[in-house]
Amino acid sequence: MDTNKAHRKVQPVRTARTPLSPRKAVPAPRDVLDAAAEQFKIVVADDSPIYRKLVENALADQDYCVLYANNGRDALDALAEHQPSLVITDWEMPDITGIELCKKIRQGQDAYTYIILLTSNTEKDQVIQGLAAGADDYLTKPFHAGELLARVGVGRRVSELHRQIQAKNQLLQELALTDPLTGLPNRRAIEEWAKREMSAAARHGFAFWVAMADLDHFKSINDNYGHEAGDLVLKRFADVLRANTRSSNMSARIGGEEFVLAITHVDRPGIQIAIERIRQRLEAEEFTLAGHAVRITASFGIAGFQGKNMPDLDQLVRRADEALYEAKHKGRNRFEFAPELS
Ligand code: GH3
Ligand code: MG
Ligand code: MG
Ligand code: MG
Repeated sequence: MDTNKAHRKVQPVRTARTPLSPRKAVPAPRDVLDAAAEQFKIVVADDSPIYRKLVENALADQDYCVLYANNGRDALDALAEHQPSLVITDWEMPDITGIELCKKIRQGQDAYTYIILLTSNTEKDQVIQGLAAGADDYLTKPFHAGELLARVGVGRRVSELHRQIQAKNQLLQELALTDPLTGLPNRRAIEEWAKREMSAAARHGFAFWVAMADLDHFKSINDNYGHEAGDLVLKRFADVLRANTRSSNMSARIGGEEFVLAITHVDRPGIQIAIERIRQRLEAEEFTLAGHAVRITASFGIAGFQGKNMPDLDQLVRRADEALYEAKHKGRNRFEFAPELS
């Protein structure tokens, strides 16, 4: 065996509940690590083979996926690759100290990594220095196996709470940007996105378009077939928009039966084709509402800009709205462009 290589690499070690040998000194295959994705991942960084072994023994028989690093650099590599929930690190290592490792972990991380410093440094001011550098807990060598296990258990509780909070925050953020009826981005989402995209359009010189869409005679759908039928129509129109929105564009429901499409990187004939396709798709949809076959159409108003003179988003939307009014006035089920700005 190439021992040299095995020593340089981080060594994933499976724990006793798995059919794999926990002693294997070669990296586990990719799929093994994937299978362990739901497991609690721990990176142990220590240049002493004896202490690595002692930690391994302490964590044996637990349902943890433990990866061993012989130095600080390998620990950083393992962190980047595996995003462990917990790190147990030695203080003195030949390349990066445990303190430096703590500081690096605390710089710009997404998920919280719980850090236990495991060191022969017993002085109180060193304990303070370790905690100040970002460690969550501090344990001195020689350690008690049961105590290490208990402290890892504390780390697991804290780390799981962090992950739950993070997942909930992400969900809240998504909900705040999503229209609950259709699942499309809402007004706030498209405003945020469009403002960023407009700046990029002005900087790089690509075209930026806003199309306002409004369902035709929608009030009569509600009046004739009920509000639920109206909601179903809104959802189906949202499906049409979604199916015709590329990754560089965005469609949003900004209120009642009004939708905004923000479309980039196409010229005037291009936007015309894109909007005409959506208009035709909706017109071709067959709705059965309260047992009646019903056709629904929409009208569109389009405004855009290209070049360094970036308008306000509000201004662009207002112009698109005026063009929409024009489309309604000219008989509906059609699109109109706002007059070009001179
Ligand atoms: P026009 O062709 O001129 O746009 O006529 P319209 O009837 O579509 O226009 P109007 O603005 O008078 O009506 C919009 C209707 O949209 C009124 C309201 O009842 C309905 N609406 C707004 N939000 C919702 C919703 O969330 N669900 C349902 N079912 N209807 C909604
Ligand atoms: Mg050491
Ligand atoms: Mg309307
Ligand atoms: Mg309408």
